[in-house]
Amino acid sequence: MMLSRRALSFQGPTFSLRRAAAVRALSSRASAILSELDIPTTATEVPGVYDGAWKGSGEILESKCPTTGEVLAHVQSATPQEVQQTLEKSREAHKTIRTMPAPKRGEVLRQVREALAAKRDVLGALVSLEMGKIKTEGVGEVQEFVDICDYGVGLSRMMNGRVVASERPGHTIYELPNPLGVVGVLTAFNFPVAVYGWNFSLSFAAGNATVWKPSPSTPLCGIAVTRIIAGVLERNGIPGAASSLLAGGKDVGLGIVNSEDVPLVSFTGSEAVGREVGKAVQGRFGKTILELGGNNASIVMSDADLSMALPAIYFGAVGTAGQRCTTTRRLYVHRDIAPRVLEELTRLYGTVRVGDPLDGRTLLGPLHTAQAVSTYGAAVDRLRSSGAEILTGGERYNDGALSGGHFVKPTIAVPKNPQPSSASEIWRTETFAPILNVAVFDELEQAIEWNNSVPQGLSSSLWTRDIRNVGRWLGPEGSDTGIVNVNVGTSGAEIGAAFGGNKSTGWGRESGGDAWKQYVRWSACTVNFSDAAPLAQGVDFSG
Ligand code: UN1
Repeated sequence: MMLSRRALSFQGPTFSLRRAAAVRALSSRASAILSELDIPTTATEVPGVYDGAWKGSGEILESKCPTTGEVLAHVQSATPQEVQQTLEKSREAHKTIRTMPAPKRGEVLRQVREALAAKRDVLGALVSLEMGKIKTEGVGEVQEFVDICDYGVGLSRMMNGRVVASERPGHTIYELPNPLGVVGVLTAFNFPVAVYGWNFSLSFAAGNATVWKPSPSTPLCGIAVTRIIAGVLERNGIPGAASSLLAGGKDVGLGIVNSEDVPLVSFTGSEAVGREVGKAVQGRFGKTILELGGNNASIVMSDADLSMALPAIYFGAVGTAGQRCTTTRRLYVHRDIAPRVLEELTRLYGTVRVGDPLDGRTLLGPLHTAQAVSTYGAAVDRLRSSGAEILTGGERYNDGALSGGHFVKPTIAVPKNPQPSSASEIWRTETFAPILNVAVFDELEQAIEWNNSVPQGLSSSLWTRDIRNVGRWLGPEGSDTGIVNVNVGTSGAEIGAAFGGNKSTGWGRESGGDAWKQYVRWSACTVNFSDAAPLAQGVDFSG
């Protein structure tokens, strides 16, 4: 299994035991962003643990800018004792918020929304600086958090249970949601802000305390967001541990995953790590929300409007430098239009502006780590050695200005064998980089079969103007992914619908839809208002 960004989120290869030099000398580019977000720029080490107070006496994490290689900060992670203390504080915080009326919690979320929106631009810049995605996408990610706060505010007035008709006279059955307690959220580097937002807003509206372990390579995003939320909690007299932060690597993750005090663990990461998280949490009868691998296909029919399809495929495959779990990794094109699609797509790839993600003109930033560049290289080597045709890309950018960062060329490849089952590694593996594999098909059924023949099941998209194709695509013989689009690319989902995938993607659902129902414990409550106590099903136990 290749090391993707998802594994990084848990295992933390960026760990460094080295102590920082006495004073941090930051570029003005970095220090302007950090100081606007109240992250200390002169201290040698930045505390990465928050449970109402800032601390961290564990190993030191290094936050590194993927564009320049500059070390942005040394962050103090949590020791095992600090993990346990934080979980204890979170349990206490839960006791305060569980009895608040839900709409009052909604009011706090509204204030979090306002505080985040006020910092949208600079927080988006921090995402670009630390993760490497381009500014418009960094800001878009903060917008996603703002949107889900709005959603949580509304939800706080409609997390409704049900009244069920009882078969017994004078009886009523209520299905009631109550808070769970402490919710653990383990996020990945590629969405270092929004994915915590999806979880926190629902979890808080439902009355839980939330404990966040961000990716060890994006701790500053975790610190900046937590500072903003902490300010709002403090103004409202709510304990800070209602939204705790535990910067750290694998041990910190395991501390949360194995804790009996965390009834729900929401994990975004690799299939390999997700399998272990799933087993560990299931082993103690906890609940999980898993968001694992994506290996998403776009299918282009011969009647598709290519003026819409091509830019969407270009964004889906090249946007975020191929580091979304919803990135388009497979393209199935109908034979009649294949030459034109490939020619125009290759031309579009040739126009991509690569560079500093903080520069408003840039469309392609770096990969997040050097390890990701090796993963990209290995995937390209495998394509070449198996006889694939590389239409464009296939190598890193080595020119002067880009040499300090992890820049790779977006790649379009036509593998020799279009069948996902026979050329299994190429088609069935998620490579977290901008590589698009293409195959040509004749019938929609064949393309749907290919779409469904990989282990992952996150997102897919069909381009057509024929309503009959849409019916097949959305129906029982259609796409088996959790997100199934028509004339919309595979990435860029809105927050209103449930987000998540089937099969090895983990079956988890976050954000909108019915996702909130996982953040509560449900009780079926039968209440007898009568003067008799009859048994259900007419059972007579009077002897
Ligand atoms: C992810 O890549 O982990 O649909 C999340 C999208 C975004 C979220 C992606 N709204 O592409």
